[in-house]
Amino acid sequence: MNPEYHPEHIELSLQQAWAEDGVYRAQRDDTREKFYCLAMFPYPSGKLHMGHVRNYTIADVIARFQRMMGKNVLQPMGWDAFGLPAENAAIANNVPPAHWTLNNIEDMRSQLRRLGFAYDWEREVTTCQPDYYRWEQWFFTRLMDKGLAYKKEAEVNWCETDQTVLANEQVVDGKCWRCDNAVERRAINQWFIKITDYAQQLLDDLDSLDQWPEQVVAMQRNWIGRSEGANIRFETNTGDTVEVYTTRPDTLMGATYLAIAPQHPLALRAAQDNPTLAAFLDSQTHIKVAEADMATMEKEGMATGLSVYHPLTGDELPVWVANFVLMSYGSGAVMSVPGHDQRDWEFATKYGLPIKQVVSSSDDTIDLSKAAYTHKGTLVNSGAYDGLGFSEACDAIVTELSARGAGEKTVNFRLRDWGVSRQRYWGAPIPVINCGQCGAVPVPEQDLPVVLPTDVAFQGVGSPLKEVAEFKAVDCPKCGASAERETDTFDTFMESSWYYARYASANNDQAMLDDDANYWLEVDQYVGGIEHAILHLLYARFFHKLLRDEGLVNTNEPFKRLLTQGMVLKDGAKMSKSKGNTVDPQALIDHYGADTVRLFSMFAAPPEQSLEWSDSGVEGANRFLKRLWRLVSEYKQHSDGQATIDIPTLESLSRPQRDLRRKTHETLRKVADDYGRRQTFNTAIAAVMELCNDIAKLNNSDANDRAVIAEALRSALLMLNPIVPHITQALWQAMTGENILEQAWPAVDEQALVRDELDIVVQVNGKVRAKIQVPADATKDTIEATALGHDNVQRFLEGVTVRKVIVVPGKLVNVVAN
Ligand code: OVB
Repeated sequence: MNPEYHPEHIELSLQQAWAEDGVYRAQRDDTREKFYCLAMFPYPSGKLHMGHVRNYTIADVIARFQRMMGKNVLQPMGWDAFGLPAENAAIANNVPPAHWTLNNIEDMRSQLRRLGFAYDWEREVTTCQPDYYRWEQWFFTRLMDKGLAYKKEAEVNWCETDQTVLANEQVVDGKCWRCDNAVERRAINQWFIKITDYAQQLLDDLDSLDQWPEQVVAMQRNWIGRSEGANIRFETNTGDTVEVYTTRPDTLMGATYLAIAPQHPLALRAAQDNPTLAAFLDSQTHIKVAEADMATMEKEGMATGLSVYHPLTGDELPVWVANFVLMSYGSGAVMSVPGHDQRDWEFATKYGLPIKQVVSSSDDTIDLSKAAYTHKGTLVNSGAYDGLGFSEACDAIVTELSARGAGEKTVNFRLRDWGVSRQRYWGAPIPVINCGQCGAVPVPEQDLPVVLPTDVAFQGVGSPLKEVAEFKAVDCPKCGASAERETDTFDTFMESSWYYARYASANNDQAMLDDDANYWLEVDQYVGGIEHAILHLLYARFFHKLLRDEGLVNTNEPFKRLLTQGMVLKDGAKMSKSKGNTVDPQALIDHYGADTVRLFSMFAAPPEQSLEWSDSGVEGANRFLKRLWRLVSEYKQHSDGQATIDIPTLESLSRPQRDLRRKTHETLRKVADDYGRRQTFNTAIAAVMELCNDIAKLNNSDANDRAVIAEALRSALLMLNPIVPHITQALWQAMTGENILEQAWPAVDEQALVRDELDIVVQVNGKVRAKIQVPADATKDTIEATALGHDNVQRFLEGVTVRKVIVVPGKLVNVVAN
């Protein structure tokens, strides 16, 4: 073998051989346990960045390790190919989105191959191709039939820059999650999917996700936001009824006014003969405030002149229009309890509305002139309910309301239905025909897919689809009258909500999914960025339940175990082109080879933590691989070409030989645990590096040395194979003449782990003064005698008297002397 490590010589030829032999092709095999390992598929945005490299290396290590553990592994890859960036690039570079996207896919696919990831490329899915999105369209028409997809006019978040609607979840601090510009509100006709029908299930099933990070489960729980409370109805002085939802029915006796949204029908009616109010409502409907800013913005309001009667006391309470009440949330009306709700308090303080205390506390001092008291406590000023605690008060008040027909206990969710339409070109067409007679008609199955025209003239930011007459003109499938095709497209989260399932049946052109999906699902390991903790994961969980209820899968959840990786940073900051602090993985691959890049990515930090970029870290990773190469090459020079090893019996081994064997097997055990249970790949690498140090320390002078060195080296190669598959395959080939991909994870030899001598620390007055080796079965007396006899211990005992010797067997001896 070549005594020097030249990654470019080995990596490309191995990658070619892997591809030719189809070694990572996955097939059903009912005799073996399956393992489905998946990393979040990329947006084909140009080239791979370090975040991708890290993500795909983590998943690849897990997949390769599970393969060595004997599992039947599926690891697929594909492209989340629709979305805004392609449109933006189209505008900037005057290249059609499809062209730009497919080019990027070509480039990124070859980069993934160059990194040596063990993918089954025969299952590649590309979401912008009709053979993929046709099934999404078909499934949507099924949801329409079931009433789970519906259209409604709704106020939405509008990004003026991207000319599109954003889901609430895509608005971060009032700004567009992609372009960071301020978001406005607008009313538009939208398609929604009823995720709220599944809110309780999505919440309940979180309990089954015991292999998800707790933090992600908590984020999902908060997002769903289940609360228990009451619906309460107030009669108005004009004979209407207004319903409100509250989580604090215990504070009902403290309600001093009712607040309604500017779009509330009562407000609109009151404005008809009140021009000042009409002007105020008008000013509010055009105001550009994102939902996220509602809590913190300046409160504005106006009295409507209407009043309602308190359902228990009959007192007359004024009705105000308030800008912080959203029509799209709940009923668009809230009962205001300024004594015990901070938002209501701010509004009441600003407009001089009464503030009434109805909850007291024994330990807190309450000063309602400073702020609302929002904790739970004992009721006061509440008539018959005085003295009751939170739950008794809620129960008693709700019971009374029910008796009067004025309310009942209810459960409420923060989760809203998922708005899936986008006024964009580069997305899957929504398979609907809008007919003047029949309304929104689903495209019949035999007419699917509705293919997105790719030869469009692409100019402004708006969707060119809306201008393509041939696309729009269509006859109604129901009545035959001429109608118009829907030109909105789906949110790209639609495609990413079911791709994991499609990989299992990727080549079926007759059905969305088939029996193979039930063989491979659920995904045993999912790996991706923490930025997808809420939206993508919730939508995919939801979609999985929709697929289940359509009879397409037989599991409840899509992802059994989840690993959320941390960010890749440089100089403590997120890498970004605008900051100019990026590192191009391709340059590193060209310079050091794929294995060095993979090793660095895995060694620099545990996967869930952020990874700080370091040039010296990359150098260090490369140095280690050169060293590994040298170790094997030196071993080869001494091994007389012998390919097999016979491990000599324990008795015939010297102490250093036994120590190396023990180290080998301890490392095997630790690394399997690091890969499998702990998923700390950095500590696994550190352990193998230590083993390599020990290998180098052993003299290679007799046959026994060679045998234990061979065992240690082979183990090191097997352990490193998931991380650095090329160099380890080449070295394994050189050492054994065999293919490492056919090797199983080595069994730990329990015999080799047995220690016949133990290391014991000797302290004098609490300070470590020596380390001694004693036989594993030594008595306390023997240990004490050996400790006291040690030269250095003797030195510290000169001129003092030993008062006490404490022996902790197997660990330490402490000598107390003065
Ligand atoms: C990368 C993960 C991501 C996902 C595909 C990113 C982790 C965060 C980014 C950025 C730019 C850099 C350098 C480093 O979470 N198609 C969707 C998607 O997210 C997934 C589906 C399932 C919804 C960086 C970083 C620069 C996966 F580009 F030059 F600026 N992160 N860490 N570092 N696609 O393509 O350099 O965005 O798991 O891999 O990511 S994706």
